[in-house]
Amino acid sequence: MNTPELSRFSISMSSDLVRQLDEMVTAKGYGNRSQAVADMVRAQLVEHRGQMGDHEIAGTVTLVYDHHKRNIQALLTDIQHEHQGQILSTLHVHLDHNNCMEVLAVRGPASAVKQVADRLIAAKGVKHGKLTVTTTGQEFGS
Ligand code: NI
Repeated sequence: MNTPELSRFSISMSSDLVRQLDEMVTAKGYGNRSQAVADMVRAQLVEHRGQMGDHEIAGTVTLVYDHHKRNIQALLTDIQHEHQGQILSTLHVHLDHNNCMEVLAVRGPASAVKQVADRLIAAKGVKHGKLTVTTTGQEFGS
């Protein structure tokens, strides 16, 4: 594993904000402020790049639905087959007698991933759906 080159720069912010940052650094168990700020920067970069249509992203789509609703499972399966290029894997959990949760691992250009997520979440019968975007990991090195 190669060690990334570090750059040092100073940030000015209010003392109150620094105090709250330090409280969070301690509460979350970071070794220092720099680690916490680097995580925040990476999180913002993931979110920013998730808005860029051709940028390669990974993520999960979580869906909750009542499997007794007419045609819902056939509809969700049809959509998944039409977007098999973006769907890597699917996990199905029977939450209770009526409700199912599906978690789909997705990857591809941001626009294509969002399109399949939107179609699944908007499908009639889905009670709640959410796309969580993450990085493919390649852009942040080691
Ligand atoms: Ni089920």
